[in-house]
Amino acid sequence: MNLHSLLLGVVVLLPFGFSTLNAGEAPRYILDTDLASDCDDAAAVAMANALMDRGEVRILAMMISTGGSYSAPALSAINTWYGHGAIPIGTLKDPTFWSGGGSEKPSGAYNYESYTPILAERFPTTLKSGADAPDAIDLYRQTLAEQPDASVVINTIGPLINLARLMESGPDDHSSLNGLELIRAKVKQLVVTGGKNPAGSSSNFSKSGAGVHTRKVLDGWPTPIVFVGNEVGGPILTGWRRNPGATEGNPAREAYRLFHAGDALKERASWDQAGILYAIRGPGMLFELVEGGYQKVADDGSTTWTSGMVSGRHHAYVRKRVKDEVLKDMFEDLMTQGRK
Ligand SMILES: [Ca+2]
Repeated sequence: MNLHSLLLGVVVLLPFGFSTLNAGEAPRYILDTDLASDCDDAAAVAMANALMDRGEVRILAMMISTGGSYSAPALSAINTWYGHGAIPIGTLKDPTFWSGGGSEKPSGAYNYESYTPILAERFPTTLKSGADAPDAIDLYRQTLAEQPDASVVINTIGPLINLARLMESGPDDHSSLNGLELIRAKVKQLVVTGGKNPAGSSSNFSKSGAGVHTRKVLDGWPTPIVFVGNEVGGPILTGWRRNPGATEGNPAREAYRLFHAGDALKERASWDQAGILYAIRGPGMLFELVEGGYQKVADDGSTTWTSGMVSGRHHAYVRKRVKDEVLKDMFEDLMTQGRK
């Protein structure tokens, strides 16, 4: 339970159903990550595991939204280090989307394998390859079908390709509902990390073929969406200086070292940590929601916050209420909390 909910003790429903608090019950949560193209995903996954250890979240599943075969086992390596190797992992089954690169060339915007092959090879995992993981769409449908109605928070910290495909999915053995019906029935809220507010773009929304998926989801997703734009976590540089004893051997910390060509303590922007914190804890005293408009999406995936309402679109975006130093402390404390 976060500070805000302690103060209020109730679920706060903002206009259009932006459910921000969970009144004593940890949110049922699915994380959708492009773990591979940057190292902030690794820290974000570490934070989600730490919040699970604190009893603040029920992680139902995690999904990979990139095409490389190393991302699923790298994700498993982090979860396994925390003792959470049983978290189901699904992956995008499109080897052409956001894949390629190599660990010999550590960082770079178009390197999708800068650290994942080494995490997959050197750490204990429950998966050896993305080929061993189910299709993310199948795992989404199975997981959602098993949950109570209007109970699930989905949080993307990468491109929206899995969600676009989920929207297009048809009935199957898991549910007689099609994708849109299943989402409408089971998802309470989608928290999207990406874009820039009030106008602009980001890798998640626009890079390398992502725009078509951004447009489909932002124009057609049937539940409230909260946007955590790049302006929230981008200016906050975080790293692994704190609690060195607790982070030794953490594959997420190793991801930073590999991404930064051997410098384990080099800091990186915290786009994805911001998304995780909002999705799991809600606004608390840290954030507020800007409402009364919607994201107008261009073909390239860039967005413009536009006043007024469009039927079927329930959008809001996050604005910070505290100094970046406060968020840096919270991100790093959770990233470096260590395992139970
Ligand atoms: Ca990411």
